[in-house]
Amino acid sequence: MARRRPQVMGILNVTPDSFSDGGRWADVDSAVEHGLLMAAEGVDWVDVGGESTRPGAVRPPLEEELARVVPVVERLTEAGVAVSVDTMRAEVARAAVDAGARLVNDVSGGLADPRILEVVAATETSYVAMHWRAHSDRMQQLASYDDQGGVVAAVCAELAERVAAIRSAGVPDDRLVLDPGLGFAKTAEHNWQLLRALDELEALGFPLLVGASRKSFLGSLLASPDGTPRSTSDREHAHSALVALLADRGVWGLRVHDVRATSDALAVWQRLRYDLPADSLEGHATGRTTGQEPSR
Ligand code: PMM
Repeated sequence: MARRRPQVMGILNVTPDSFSDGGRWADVDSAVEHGLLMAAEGVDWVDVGGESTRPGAVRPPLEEELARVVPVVERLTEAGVAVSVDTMRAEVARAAVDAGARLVNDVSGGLADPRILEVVAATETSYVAMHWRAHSDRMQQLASYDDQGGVVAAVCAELAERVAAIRSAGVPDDRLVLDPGLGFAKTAEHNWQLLRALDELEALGFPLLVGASRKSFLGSLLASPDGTPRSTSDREHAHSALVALLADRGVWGLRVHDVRATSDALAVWQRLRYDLPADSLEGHATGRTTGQEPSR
């Protein structure tokens, strides 16, 4: 087995309303500063997003999303940071790639705006296609998986349909990463079932990205005896355990809020698994973002 660590994708939500960091990096200067801090902490990609996808969120107008995302992508790219753009819109993907982004992270896998696939194909960027059923105002109504095989079979089948659409738009297989979409039209139980079934998702033939950081299934796991979920700011220890387990499982990437905590968990995993210090594995960030493509 190749000795490599997962790519760490640091979350930079330039939004007023994301579930755990909404409003914290809502202006260009503070967003850039936070992106640079994550780069210094060893992140491989900074994932810049201008639309909150929290359950119930209302979509920003296109112009608003462009104004949030593009200047931040531009300034981080100029500073040498590897940037991905978290968007469902073709226009935003195109503008972000023109500003220097090298990966398009589309939580809808091309369902929200199929023209995004043409942008990805034409610009030869890498592409993360996440499992998704509907926009945030409606997605939790669609969290039912009653057919045989339950959530795992349905997510695999629906992702396979996306792969077919992505291929026919001309995106080569070695640019594609799949993501089970934890929390998107999924209950906590669905998320755990998917995390237990990564083999089946991997059988689709693509590297996997997992975004579990601070999500509500960790809050409900750690709920107090009266049922109050653990707050978003206090889910990091549980997430670090998951980071080490997912690294051991060989996922391609982890989308995270706390880069330092993630790097620490990966250092423990590397030392134990390979008897190697933190800085010696392929993929290790050396204070500069590595931004490794899925094909590598
Ligand atoms: N989750 C969120 C946003 N973008 N992208 C991918 N590929 N996978 C995810 O799980 C994912 C995502 C929502 O979380 P946030 O509000 O913390 O960004």
